Amino acid sequence: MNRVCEILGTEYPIIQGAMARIATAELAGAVSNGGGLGIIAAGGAPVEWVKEQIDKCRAITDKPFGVNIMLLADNVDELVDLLIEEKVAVVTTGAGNPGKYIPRFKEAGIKVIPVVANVTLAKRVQRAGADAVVAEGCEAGGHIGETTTMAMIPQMVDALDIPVIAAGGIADGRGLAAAYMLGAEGVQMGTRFLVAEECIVSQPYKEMVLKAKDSSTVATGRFTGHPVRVLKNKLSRQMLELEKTQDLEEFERLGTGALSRAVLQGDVDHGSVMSGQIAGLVNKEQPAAEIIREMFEEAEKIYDARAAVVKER
Ligand code: TUI
Repeated sequence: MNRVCEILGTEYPIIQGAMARIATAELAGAVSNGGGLGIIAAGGAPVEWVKEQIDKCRAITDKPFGVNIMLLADNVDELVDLLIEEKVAVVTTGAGNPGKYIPRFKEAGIKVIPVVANVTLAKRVQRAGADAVVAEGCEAGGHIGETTTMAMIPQMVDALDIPVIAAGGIADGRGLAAAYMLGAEGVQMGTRFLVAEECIVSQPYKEMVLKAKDSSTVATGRFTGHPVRVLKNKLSRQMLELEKTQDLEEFERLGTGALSRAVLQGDVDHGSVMSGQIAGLVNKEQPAAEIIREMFEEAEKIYDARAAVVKER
């Protein structure tokens, strides 16, 4: 139990990463039932779909869960209205500055935890009233910033008063313990939850994560201003080729529908298989609750072992 558990209303200070099209009520409900905070990723989905997912998640769990708003989506204002009306426990945001929405969430008693990739934005959202931040290093999957988790977390912790939740490159008890050592008070994890039994992503997508090694991911689209980390495949090679000509139109054409191709249709050659660099460590499909329990048990063992070494000296 710590500040993050208090904010989230959870047993463990762990948030499931919002993965567009992947993080549905099934996964979010399972994570919340396992003592973490499940997140429904609104992504670019219609408001009606998000409402259905909230209802579905409430049927799966009576524990708190959250919804993520991807700030590049064109229906953000409508989504904000929905989340306030539904009084979801927690809102996380990605791919932008949620500052102007924070006061309305606070008034509705909703906790706001922006996912940020640099200290400048983190300070801004703290000033705007955020309850905590998820500081996401560029080891993460999906849309990323420039700084690694290792370098970012202690700088965030020094710059902020609100709790810092570490993300990017964390998939087991060692990563969790390391995040604590850097001053984080919780973690957000996406890649390991991709292969949770309750995760609805296509089986070929899961297999690709399970088979990945340390060097299997690449960041595409740096020239667009929105770099995205994915597992290497035919599509990522085509996209990297386009970096040479910087053909934005062709890049966008390639990207259209690419996530659904991988997530729903299981086309992991021509689809966008977003994943973090830690995929090489993820080798087993398991229930979400088991993943959470295992991670915290492992982290505790590490603390005990280290404490014993210190005492012997
Ligand atoms: O947002 C994420 N991860 C995401 S969003 C996403 S959907 C998407 N697909 C293609 C292109 C763009 C988005 C898939 N994964 N993580 C949090 C995050 N936020 N990472 C990076 C940022 C970020 C980057 C620049 C936030 C703000 C920003 O600039 C705004 C500012 O004011 O600094």
